[in-house]
Amino acid sequence: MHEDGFIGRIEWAVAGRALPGQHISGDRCVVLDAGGGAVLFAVLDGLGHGAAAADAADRAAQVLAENRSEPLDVLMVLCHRAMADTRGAAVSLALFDVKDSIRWLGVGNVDSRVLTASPAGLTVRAAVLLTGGIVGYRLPQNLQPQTVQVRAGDLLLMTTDGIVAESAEGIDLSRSTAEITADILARHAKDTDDALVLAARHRGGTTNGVS
Ligand SMILES: [Mn+2]
Repeated sequence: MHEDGFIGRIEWAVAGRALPGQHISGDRCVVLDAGGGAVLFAVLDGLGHGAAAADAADRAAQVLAENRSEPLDVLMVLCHRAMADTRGAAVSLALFDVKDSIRWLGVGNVDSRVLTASPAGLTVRAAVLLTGGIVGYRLPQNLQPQTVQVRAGDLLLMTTDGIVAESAEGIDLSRSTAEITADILARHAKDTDDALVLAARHRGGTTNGVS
């Protein structure tokens, strides 16, 4: 599964596939125009894999679409309630503000990080602080979204645990997010799980000048 697009000046792409031999992936992503130049990204990994995992992730995806302008901690609680009679999921939410920041919140094992170009090469600017738990089954008491500053061109990367923990090495920021996600999926997906990777970045102004 490959999808990509633009919302305003934010370029995004996702690549994913089911566990080899299976038809249905329990990994999902949600890309929503949150209004005011912001885009809400969510990556969900239904517990286990297959149809039951997909059912859990689908419930969360629907509730996010219906409540996209709510704060991230509220969205996490809504996902929790919507998945109460499912096996649950790991959920990472990232609200990409077109101006200069990403606000994010994660429960369970979906990794989110921001990569930036530096004189030393591509480095990790920030990684989401993941809280243990299973959304739909056991939600942590303290849900505290964090905000990271980003610059035009910085890459938001969100991966389920079916992707081998990715270092910044090997990612070429000059390529499109569609190429970057396809490449990560091809090179770093595990044979033992569903796998999904989402990438997004703010492409800056039309001239890449002062903004
Ligand atoms: Mn998984």
